[in-house]
Amino acid sequence: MKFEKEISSFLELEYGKTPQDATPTQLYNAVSKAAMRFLAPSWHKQPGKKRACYFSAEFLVGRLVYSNLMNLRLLEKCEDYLKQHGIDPAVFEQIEDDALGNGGLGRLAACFLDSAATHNLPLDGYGIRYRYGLFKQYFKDGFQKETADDWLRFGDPWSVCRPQEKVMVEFGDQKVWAVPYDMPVIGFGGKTINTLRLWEAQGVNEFDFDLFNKQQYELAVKERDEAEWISAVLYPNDDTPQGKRLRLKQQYFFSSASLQSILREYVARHGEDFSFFSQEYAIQLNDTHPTVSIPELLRILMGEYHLPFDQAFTIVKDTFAYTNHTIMAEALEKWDVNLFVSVLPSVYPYVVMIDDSLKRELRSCGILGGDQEKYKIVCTNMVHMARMAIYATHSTNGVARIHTEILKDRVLHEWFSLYPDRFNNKTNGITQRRWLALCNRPLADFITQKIGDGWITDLDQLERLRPLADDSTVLAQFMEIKAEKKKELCAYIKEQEGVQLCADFIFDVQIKRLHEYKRQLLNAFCILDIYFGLKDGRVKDFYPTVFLFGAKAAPGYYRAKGIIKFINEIARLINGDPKMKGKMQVLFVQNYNVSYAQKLIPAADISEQISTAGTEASGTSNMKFMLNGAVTLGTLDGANIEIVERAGEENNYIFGATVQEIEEARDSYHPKKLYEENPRIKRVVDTLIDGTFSDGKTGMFKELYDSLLEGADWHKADQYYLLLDFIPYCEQRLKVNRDYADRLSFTRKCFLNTANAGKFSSDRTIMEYANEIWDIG
Ligand code: B1H
Repeated sequence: MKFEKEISSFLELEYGKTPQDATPTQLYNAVSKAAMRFLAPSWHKQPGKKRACYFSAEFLVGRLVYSNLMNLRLLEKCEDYLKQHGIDPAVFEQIEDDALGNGGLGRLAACFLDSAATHNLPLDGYGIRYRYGLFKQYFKDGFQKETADDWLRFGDPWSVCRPQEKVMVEFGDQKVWAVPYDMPVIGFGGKTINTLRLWEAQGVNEFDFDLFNKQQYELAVKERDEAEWISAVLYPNDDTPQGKRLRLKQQYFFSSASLQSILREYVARHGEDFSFFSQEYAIQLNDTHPTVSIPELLRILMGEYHLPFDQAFTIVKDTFAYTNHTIMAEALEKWDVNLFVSVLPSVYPYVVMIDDSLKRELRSCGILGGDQEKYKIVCTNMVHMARMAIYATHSTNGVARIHTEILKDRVLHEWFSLYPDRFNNKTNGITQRRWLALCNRPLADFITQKIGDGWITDLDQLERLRPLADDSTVLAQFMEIKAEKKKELCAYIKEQEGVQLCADFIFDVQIKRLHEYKRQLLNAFCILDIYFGLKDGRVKDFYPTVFLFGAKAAPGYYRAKGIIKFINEIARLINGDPKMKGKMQVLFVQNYNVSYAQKLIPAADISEQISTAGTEASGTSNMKFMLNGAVTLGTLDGANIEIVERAGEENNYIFGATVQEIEEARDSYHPKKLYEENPRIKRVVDTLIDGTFSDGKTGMFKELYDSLLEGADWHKADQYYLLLDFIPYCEQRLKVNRDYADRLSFTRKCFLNTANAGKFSSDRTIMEYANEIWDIG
């Protein structure tokens, strides 16, 4: 049946509706289901080919309907269909994102799936089907509030439940079913369709009839409720894992279920001869969250199939590879041994076996006694997951060049000395399908007009734009597209936030999770400094600017919430000051997510990437901004380094201490001295305590003030060097502002960022994984 017919017939059958009187949710389900029918014949695994499996606690896929239709080449058909029935094709913007991830790590997983399917690489994702994704955020009196993300209320037409493929997962105190929901991962052009398999936890018995008959209703459903808890909510901490029992259960739940389903497939082909296993499967561990898969595979091979340790461990090592995403000490996962044993009593012995094997290997390398401490997997009553992930795999990679170097030189230096060949870099990337073709159609069309549409699957072709960088008509068109996207964003923000922004201002944007190391507070201080400078005449000829923020703070991250409140207070002061009219506006948008990013990024002139050098492993929004023609105002951190290496330092704005300079400053750093000696620093920092702003008597602002000048029990003063980088940042920001006034030469910089963004396609990244780690190229 024709796609359009399929939509109408679904509406009629399921809802008894015509397109005109269907609700957006009904239309969404009908369109999606029609597309599912359309793709079904191509959704199968190519036999006899090695497959890679991406194990990840998070897949931040965002809104699927438009991207899936685009990749199936059905988007225009769908839009025509809607228009014919008098419906705005933007109707699906009411459908919320699938937000089954926190930030960069989960979004990277989603980009990888898109890239692999597009390039016909057999890569499947395995994770958790959280009942509630990342919380929704709104502001009340400038404070962040959270509500549950009930994403399934729109239905889930892109998943197929496969109850016949459920598996049992056993904990020390509980047994549950893991039921798979498969989502098609549609490559561009629709030829290859891979699978994202997400597991839902269900009770083994619906309810206990005996208890029910004894009228003990609550007890009767207790077992089921406790099972469902496991896949109920995504932990909302980006970068700081919580050592909680339920979190460990989640990790084991999807690790064990995924391995069981892979082994079931394998055994159906080869019986119990596991000698081909690592030739047929590669498993990538997305950070340490799925690392319990390592002892679990060992347990299955040894405990259930009776392989000897050495043979089983070789299979494990050859199969698994590990990606590290952060060097922040607090993010390196450790589990209390007692907790681990009580949740996973049958897995723990295999952790000990791995640790014993490690000790034998250390001994054979001449590492003895106390020198073994820093390697031990079980150490001071903790299970160190990163150590296990490095020791029991054949590959450990970082996510940007500098990040990998820091891992090798510092954080994991002892491991690098032992296994130098295991370490490798895979600089992150982003999919240009979502982050250009879909989110910025005017720019996509413009590029296609100039160089053809090959860039959609081969982003290096953007290089062919370079010769056009000196053509002023081309630049004028480029500028016009940015202006158009700014207007669109203003209309959207007016609707969402009730704030009217000026579309002809500079758009300066910082969007990412809220974290001290990302330094949104530094951005805020700098805005205040410009504000004061404008008021006292120190800052002249300032090109009017909109300063935009978008960020969620982990609900338990008190300081991050204080920073949100502070920025909202700054926005209130500045936006309410009549003298600032026509000069600057500040806005913190609510509920920043993937779909919001798709609107903000194409409208940005300036991409704020200002983390303390050495703290942001890579960053990926930096790449999205670059691709959409914004200049980077940033530090030499993460992938920023590779971005300016490609696009040219002269086309970007780099400032601040380098990793080495931070290192050298560390011991003698005295933020209070900077504060006392520099009146500009003092003035902005003092706004935290001098009554300029109110934190509603929470003490939040005073706590921020102390964190900068006094430190706390667990860290020294200003641990992220805001005051060190403050003046260089302000100066560079004013320089971008001055440069912007020369519209043509500034647009040239933006244009050259787009033209040089080829390297940052996740197509490149995924091919490196495929060739250099998985051997599926
Ligand atoms: C990144 C995380 C992360 N690094 C723990 N680490 C989490 C750690 O729920 N948890 O416990 C969740 C997330 N996320 C990010 O990964 C880095 O900060 C970015 O710099 C990087 O671009 C991204 C993808 O590699």
